[in-house]
Formats: sequence, structure tokens, C-alpha cells
Amino acid sequence: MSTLRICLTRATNRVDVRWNAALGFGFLKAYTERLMPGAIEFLAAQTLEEAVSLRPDVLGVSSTSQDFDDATAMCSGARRAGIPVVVLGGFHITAFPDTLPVSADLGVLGEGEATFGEVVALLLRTGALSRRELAGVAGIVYRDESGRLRKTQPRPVIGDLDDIPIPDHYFGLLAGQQPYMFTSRGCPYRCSFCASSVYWPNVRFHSAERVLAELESLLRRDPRFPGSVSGTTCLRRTGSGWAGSLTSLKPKG
Ligand code: B12
Ligand code: SF4
Repeated sequence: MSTLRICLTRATNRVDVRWNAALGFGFLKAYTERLMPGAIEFLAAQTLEEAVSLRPDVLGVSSTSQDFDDATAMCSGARRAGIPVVVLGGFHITAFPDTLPVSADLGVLGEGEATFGEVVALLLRTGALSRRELAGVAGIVYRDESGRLRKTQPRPVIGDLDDIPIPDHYFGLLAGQQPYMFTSRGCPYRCSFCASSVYWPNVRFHSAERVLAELESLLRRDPRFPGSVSGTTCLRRTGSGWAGSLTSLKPKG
């Protein structure tokens, strides 16, 4: 197979807020490109129509619970339009893998980088997603030959967050949207209304060095860095070392 065209899109209903692009896509892009340099072209789309017009080989749809009807409609539309592979990911399919629509080939459950990377490698190697091969990919849900849903063994999260390359913060960003960055994944608390602590099995932190490198890369791109830094538990945990390093960071013009 020549360059694989992967389009990523987020199902969004009319009442959702749209302040930021999905940073998860920037992570998936950076990780997969490092794994298979030069083999993939990543595309971003806001709507199904836009995605179809880009004629991708793979459509990846991210969805929260309240957007899942829209995500399902996107998967069926992609199928009707002849997009060969449709992959779902994100919060809803992870919490409810048995809701995988028949129009999706598979759902990536939880943290996406390693699992999606393996699926893409499989596609590049074999040109298709055979049920037999999918059975060996940890962290997915798919349908077997008889149409029964199969959930493969859970994939452990990546142990050291620094092993994940700096994401493409600007991937899929629309005019007026601001980039943001994360210093950690997961949350130590368990608020009953929140999906975060259910989705991420533990709390992991980037090292201070990595956060500084990521900030520096953002400042190189735009010395004003108009965006936000999330994951403040990290700042609290590592205390003054952090504060010292951060105050010594100067925008480079
Ligand atoms: C930043 C943020 C936003 C931003 C950016 C949105 C976004 N989708 O990225 C803004 C402010 C715009 C936003 C809006 C909303 N948000 Co919000 N948001 C977050 C927050 C704090 C971080 C998301 C993030 O960037 N994580 C970091 C990246 C690395 O993770 P990720 O995006 O989940 O992606 C990874 C995996 O999930 C997976 N993955 C995800 N999608 C896909 C797709 C494919 C194809 C594959 C293979 C893998 C994959 O791979 C990625 C890499 O590992 C989370 C809470 C949290 N801490 O996770 C809530 C959260 C996702 N938001 C939530 C909600 C409810 C909303 C809104 C509906 C709020 C509203 N009322 O409008 C809207 C929905 C907008 C939308 N359609 O997505 C809920 C979702 C709950 C649920 N079960 O559905 C969360 C979990 C908050 C919560 N505490 O409950 N949000
Ligand atoms: S992310 Fe915020 S709301 Fe969610 S469990 Fe942690 S402290 Fe509670």
C-alpha cells in the first residue's frame, strides 16, 4: 500500500462547546508518524462531508457519550461513501464497547496511541483488517465473522508518559482556536459526575523536562503562546523545582 491517508474527526452536536480542537488527535498523529515515518498522511475534518471529500483510506471518529448518535451517523455515512476503514475512539465507546455500530470496523478502547499505531501498522502490512489479525490487537472491540462483538484483552496504558512524543498542537485547529497542552493524564480524585477518573486508570505525569521542552516548542511556533496548560496536579506534586524551571523559561524571539 502507498501512503495511507488517515482522516480524524470529532462528532460534535449543536450544543457542545467548541473552544479547542481535540488534542488527542495531535497525540495520535505524532505517535503514529514516529512509528511509521513517511507512511501516513494525516488529515483533519470538521464534518462527514469534509471527511468524505478528502477521500481517506481510514476515518477515525472521536466521540463523547452525548455525541454518540452523531458519531454513529458519521460511521454509516462514511461506509455509504465507500471509506474503506472506519475506527471509533474516545470516551463513549470505551465505556460502552457493546454499542459499536455495525458501520464501524472497530473501536479503540481508552488511551489510543499504542493501539491505533498497531492497527495502522497492520493495515500498512496487510492492506486490510482481517478478523484473525484483529483478535490479536489488545484494547479494541470488533465484530467477528458471525457478527458477534469481541473485546480483546485490555491494553495497559503507556508506563512513562514521556515516551509519547510531543503532540502536533496545531493539528485540526480552526482559525480563532487556541492550542493547549497537557502535563499529565488521569486524576487522583473520583468525582461521581466525571468520566476522567473512570477513563484513565491511574495518574501519570510528564517530567518537568518534557513539559519545558513542549512549552518551548509552542513558544518557538508562537512566542505569545495564547493557549492553556492543563494538568495542574503535576505542578502541585513536584513543587518548587517546577516553579524554578518555569520561571527560568523565556520566550525565544
Ligand atoms: C480539553 C477538554 C475539552 C476541550 C477539547 C475537547 C476535546 N474533545 O478534546 C473542550 C473545551 C472543547 C471540551 C468540550 C467538551 N467537553 Co471536554 N474535556 C476536555 C478534557 C479536560 C481533556 C481532553 C483531552 O484533551 N485529553 C487529552 C487527550 C490525550 O485525550 P483524549 O482527547 O481523550 O484522546 C485520547 C484517547 O481518548 C483516544 N481517543 C480519543 N478519540 C479517539 C478517536 C480515535 C479514532 C482513536 C483511535 C483514539 C481516540 O486516543 C487519544 C490519545 O490517547 C476532558 C477530561 C479529561 N481529563 O480527559 C474533558 C471531557 C472529554 N469533556 C467532556 C465533555 C462532557 C465535554 C462537552 C460535551 C462539554 C459541553 N457541555 O459542551 C464538550 C464536548 C465537545 C466534543 N464534542 O468533544 C467529558 C466527556 C464525558 C463523556 N463520557 O462523554 C470529559 C471526560 C470531562 C468530564 N469530566 O466528564 N472539552
Ligand atoms: S478531573 Fe476534576 S471533576 Fe474529574 S475526578 Fe478529577 S477533580 Fe473531579
